[in-house]
Amino acid sequence: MILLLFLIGLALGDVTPPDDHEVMHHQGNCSMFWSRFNGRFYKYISTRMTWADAELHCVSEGANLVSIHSIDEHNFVNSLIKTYDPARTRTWIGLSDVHKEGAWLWSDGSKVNFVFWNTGQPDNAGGQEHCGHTNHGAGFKWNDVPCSRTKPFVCASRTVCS
Ligand SMILES: [Ca+2]
Ligand SMILES: [Ca+2]
Repeated sequence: MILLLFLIGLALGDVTPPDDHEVMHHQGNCSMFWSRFNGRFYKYISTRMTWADAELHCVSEGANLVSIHSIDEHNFVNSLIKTYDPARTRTWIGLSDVHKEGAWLWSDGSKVNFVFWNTGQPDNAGGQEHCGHTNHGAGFKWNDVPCSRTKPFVCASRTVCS
């Protein structure tokens, strides 16, 4: 009898697969926190962290610090930050030359095919600046600073909501 009920349960489960419902629910929640742009998902995190802790936080959410590949994407990221932070505080992006001075790499492994440094940057001031942030200067462009500074940040992922 117990086995029969179990089999009926399995049969009912086939009629209304619980997984589909779960996926829909997940996507609904996801879009509340992640903004979509050109097939990727972006999330602003206001908690100030070092660059490495920011990257680790993004990884814990299935993402990386944001990589930026066009002026349109830069403008999207800056406007996302402005939405949550009207003061437009300096905010980490996923760019660093911590492994080799002057060899800038995105933490998500994508190719550096666009940069938007502020005039005179990156300057590696004091020989200590190996991590990149946006919202620098009047043009809200990019600058390099010590990675141990704490800043809010933006995560991005191609897959987190798909
Ligand atoms: Ca550097
Ligand atoms: Ca600098």
